[in-house]
Amino acid sequence: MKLTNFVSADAIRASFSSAMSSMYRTEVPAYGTLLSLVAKVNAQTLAASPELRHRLEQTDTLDRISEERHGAIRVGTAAELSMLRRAFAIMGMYPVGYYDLSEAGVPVHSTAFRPVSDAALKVNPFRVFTSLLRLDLISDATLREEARRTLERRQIFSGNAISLIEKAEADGGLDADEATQFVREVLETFRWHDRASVSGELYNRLHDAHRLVADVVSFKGPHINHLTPRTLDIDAVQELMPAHGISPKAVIEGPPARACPILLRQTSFKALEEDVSFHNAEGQWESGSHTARFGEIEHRGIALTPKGRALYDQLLAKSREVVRPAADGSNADDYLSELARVFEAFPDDWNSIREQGLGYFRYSVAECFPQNSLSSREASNIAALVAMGAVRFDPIVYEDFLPVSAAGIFQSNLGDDTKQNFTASPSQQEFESQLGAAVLDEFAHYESLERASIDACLRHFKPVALAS
Ligand code: OOG
Ligand code: NI
Repeated sequence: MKLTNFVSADAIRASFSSAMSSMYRTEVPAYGTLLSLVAKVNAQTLAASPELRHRLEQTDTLDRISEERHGAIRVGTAAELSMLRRAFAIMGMYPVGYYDLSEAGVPVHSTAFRPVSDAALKVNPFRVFTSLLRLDLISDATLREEARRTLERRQIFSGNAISLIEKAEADGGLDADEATQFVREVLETFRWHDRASVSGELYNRLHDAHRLVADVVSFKGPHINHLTPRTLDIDAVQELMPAHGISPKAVIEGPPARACPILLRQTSFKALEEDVSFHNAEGQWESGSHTARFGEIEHRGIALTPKGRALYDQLLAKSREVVRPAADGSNADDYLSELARVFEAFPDDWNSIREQGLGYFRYSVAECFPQNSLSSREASNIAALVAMGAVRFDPIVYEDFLPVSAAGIFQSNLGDDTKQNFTASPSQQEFESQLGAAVLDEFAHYESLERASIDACLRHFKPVALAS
């Protein structure tokens, strides 16, 4: 019998994420600058707060705290999307969530490929926000057809990448050599190509339809458009960016700064204008430019229940009715103070968030609690166990994305004057059929994590509950 030594999906993902990081740092030096700034601010934040350091030592891998958490790409066809799904599955990344961005003026819909279990997230949290262009939202039929044909002609995966994907699926894994080749080959799909695959004339027409359409259709592949490390102090990094020669977007997306962080806050430096070339009718290369690639940072808080999320959405919409953040930053202070004011309505202590059913928590048995002080009724009731101090609760971190924030990130990196309106047209079923799989429902997932932690606590106290 042949003994196979498969490399774990988590290890393949970790090596892919690190290969992607070094490729992107070489391709976009400003991203390297952002990474150093993040590492510096994270180190300062930890030095200033021994309590935070201690907490992170318990729950995270401190020496990898400044590593990438996510990246993003945009693809053009269903075939590209479904092959990506197969490639990501080999790295233990599965589609979670459906995001309709058309509502926010961006002609794509998206999912995030990510590790799902706690153990996998801990080994390496890397995820890829992946968007599929909605050609149906381009109104000019001739242009739509040209875009479709251009996309149809390209092959974004190398022959070797496809063979390795097929081999991994057939065998159930990859050995060390194959895994190394797989990472190298799949990385090629994400590489930047400064020679466009369309003429300057077609590029301009695609660009006039929407800058994102030009970005997806005009190149050989879906270049990685940003990577995102985690910061322990997003406000500090936003503030320090200009002094390091990088220009931040106008405002941090998401909720305001709070004592109990919720969901996700993120910001980016604005996409750089880069030299590219287009071929002309005579078959010569002409120089031009394209703006797409940037660097982002994120700070995550607790995952909210549908009730908590509805409150978040409502408060965000309310603050934006009063002040809509302008792309040039001219009303950033007004927006931020309005946001902070409106969000006072969202409870800012963990127990209220829990008692009001706004967030998901992980329950665990408190150390050193004298079990014999519990009655059998208390021992079988999670609320009573919490009230007695026999069970503790910690927020479950939100590992997904936010459509309004994502739209803000897209917009500020597509050039600031390009607010366009599309009719909101969520189309999850169509997306899933293009993907070739259903996406995981994020709320159901967080709820099952919370439920499992409660069940484990109740099992622990079952002997007490059954006694007497
Ligand atoms: C993706 C933008 C969304 C995020 O962090 O919300 C995103 C893109 O620009 O392709 O990455
Ligand atoms: Ni992002």
